[in-house]
Amino acid sequence: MDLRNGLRPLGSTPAEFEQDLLSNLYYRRGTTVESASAQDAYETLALTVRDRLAARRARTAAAHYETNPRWVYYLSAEYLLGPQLEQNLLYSGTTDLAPAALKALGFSPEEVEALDVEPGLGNGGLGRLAACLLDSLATLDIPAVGYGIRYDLGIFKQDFENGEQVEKPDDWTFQGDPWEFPAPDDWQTVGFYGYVGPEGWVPGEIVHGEPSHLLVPGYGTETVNIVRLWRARAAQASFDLRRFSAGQYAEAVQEAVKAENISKVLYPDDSTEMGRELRLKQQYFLVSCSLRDIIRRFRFRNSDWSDFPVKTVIQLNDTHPTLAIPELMRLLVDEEKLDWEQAWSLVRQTFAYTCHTLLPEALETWPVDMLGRLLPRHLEIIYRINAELLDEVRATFPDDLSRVRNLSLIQEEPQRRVRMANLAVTGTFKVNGVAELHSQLLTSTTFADFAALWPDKFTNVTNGVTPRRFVRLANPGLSALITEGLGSEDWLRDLSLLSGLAPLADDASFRARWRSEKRHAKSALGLGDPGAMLDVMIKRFHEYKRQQLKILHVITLYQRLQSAPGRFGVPRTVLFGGKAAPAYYAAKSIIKTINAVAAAVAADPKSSGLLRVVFPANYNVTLAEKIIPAADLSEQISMAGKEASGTGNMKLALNGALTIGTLDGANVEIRDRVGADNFFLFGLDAPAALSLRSGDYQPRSYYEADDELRAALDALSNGVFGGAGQEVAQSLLGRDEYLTLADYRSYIDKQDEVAAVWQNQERWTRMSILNTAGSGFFSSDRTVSDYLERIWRASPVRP
Ligand code: TH1
Repeated sequence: MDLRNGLRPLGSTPAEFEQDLLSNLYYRRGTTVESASAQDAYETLALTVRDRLAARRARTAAAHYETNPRWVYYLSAEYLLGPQLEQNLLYSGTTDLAPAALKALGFSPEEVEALDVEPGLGNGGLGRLAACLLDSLATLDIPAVGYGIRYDLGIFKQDFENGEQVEKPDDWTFQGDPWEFPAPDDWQTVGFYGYVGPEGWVPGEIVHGEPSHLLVPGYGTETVNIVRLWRARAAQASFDLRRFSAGQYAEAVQEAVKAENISKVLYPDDSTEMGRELRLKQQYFLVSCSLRDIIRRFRFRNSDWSDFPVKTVIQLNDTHPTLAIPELMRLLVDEEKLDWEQAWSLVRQTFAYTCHTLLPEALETWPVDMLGRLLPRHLEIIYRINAELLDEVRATFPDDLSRVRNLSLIQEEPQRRVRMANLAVTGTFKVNGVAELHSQLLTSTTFADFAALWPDKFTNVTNGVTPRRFVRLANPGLSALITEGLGSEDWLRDLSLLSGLAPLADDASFRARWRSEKRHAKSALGLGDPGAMLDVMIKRFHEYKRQQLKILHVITLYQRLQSAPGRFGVPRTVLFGGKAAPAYYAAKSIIKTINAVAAAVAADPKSSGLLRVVFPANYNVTLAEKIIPAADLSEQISMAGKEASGTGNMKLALNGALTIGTLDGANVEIRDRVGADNFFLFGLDAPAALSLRSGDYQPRSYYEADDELRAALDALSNGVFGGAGQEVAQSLLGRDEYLTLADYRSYIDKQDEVAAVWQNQERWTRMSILNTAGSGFFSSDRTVSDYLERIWRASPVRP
């Protein structure tokens, strides 16, 4: 079906593309080639490319309407979408047309493409996973919508001053956003505060949610889905007209400004809780707007509430959108007048919950007082859900007070708080962890009592990453070689085909070309000698991830250069990338220490050609796409039992980096698939770490027993790398919460083995190819297939 209503189709020849570009420059941007700036050219190119996806979007929407399918709705407070231009060029088949047309019109394609700003609407892995899942949902033709918040300010921009992280606001739409479709007519109303009277909840504050959407095209298919982002706008009523006419203009708009603060800024905390009321408001704002939108869409083709869970599954990305559970209860009971039992049954058939962590400090709880003030009716609903839950617990486990205490939605001590994870488990039909080990630990520790109550509720869906962005776009050279090796491009839609590369690991000429692609990617990064091993640790800064262990290794290498050059090993460039939460003091000390070590290493002529430490500021998706193809060694060295999954580990292995890692998160599955011989394993496993941690752990005993460890820590303690280094040493010699010293020797010895293998480049390359060949499982297409089979049960609809 052609839905263009007689409109001419957009052309696919260079001349036609150039004409469209010119026409958009003239009519939509309002300028001419003669006077256009690079920004004009960029915005115009974006519109021209976006237009090419519009017909596919129209056909997708029509097919969805026609079919009245089951929908997957993904609710997430974060989306880390990455730059849009390169992706939309690839997905619209204009990768070659666009630069040619720009050149023909006298613009520099490089200059124009550099103006594409990535929407940094997420912190790290959780937000990037959401973006990968949307990509795969579209690629698999699943009717799906992602819902999120359109923060005015994304994740802060990181800069270094005297080696210290400083944060700058990320005003990502300063120049506008050409990829966005505003839909102000689809606004929703959200209430806050107020009281519950005989007539129900009477909110004391009203805010509007205004949506816009971005296109989410599938790769190699017609489907174009959307991600819908809400922005807070003052309701008309919040302009104080009396003051306005009294000339108190600023006072009159104050309320409006307050309302719009809700979507002002992304909270920059990854895997730690930030218990601020504005954050809770953001969460309810997302949930309330999205549920009303979902219901509106349900009503296009359905009228019977009992069909709601048949046509709808709503995935909660961690606990951040968990208020959707009491909110849907409120809508069904208070507004739709369903009885409680029927509403509760519908709710529990509709929602599913993904848990992304094991860290106790990342499990969200909200003070009962705060929640009750902001959302009085929701607190009542939560209390009733809790009463019924605890009845069930007492019926299943009579006289078991400790279970009642653990399972309750309300924590009593030291302060009454609502446990969002318990609410999420109670109000959903499936709960999944994000890697095998993580899901096992969830049911044996965090959610053990829930797993005893509802064993069938728990499942695993191992994370994945999109090979389109993280192989094809990030690494075009290697992608072309893979396509040649496999004889087709089909691997981009079926990543398990990568296993076909394994035999080529034994082919010396293929190995030479593989190595040469790695070197090209390294040269493109511009870090000097592409013959040096590029050793990368790119991820958020968190003590459990143990950047401090990596820096101890660097210090040891540096000290060997001084006193035992024979033990040094091979030339290395060590690259760090990542941000620390602005209020996370210990993580910021580690950043400062790395920069001080980097400076000391750079200043010492003995390091020349052997050791280099680089730490580019502001690690983000754009930078990741440059670093990952160049990496030789991937550092995945968290304390076992702490990293839920990791996804950078997958991106690096897919691009032929070898992993040095602990048995944590998805590392376990990566090692299983690429083969133990092709993975550098070290350190305590999760049970050993747990037992050491819960016993009488003495970090000092490791310090005393190991000369190299002592020398490295002494250098830190003595201030060789500044005051921040002293703080890092103090924390390691004090509590060493994450067992860094316990794993040091095993890590160093394994790094020496890494260096020995590097000296045999043929062997290294063989292992590198086998890493790529073994990593096909880690496609987010496979992840989505698992979600479909185990949780979502939705079917493709092809436009
Ligand atoms: C991360 C996990 O730390 C990581 O292991 C996992 O691969 C990723 O999620 C995707 O599943 C998390 N990010 C956050 C962010 C917040 C709260 C909890 C987590 S867990 C804000």
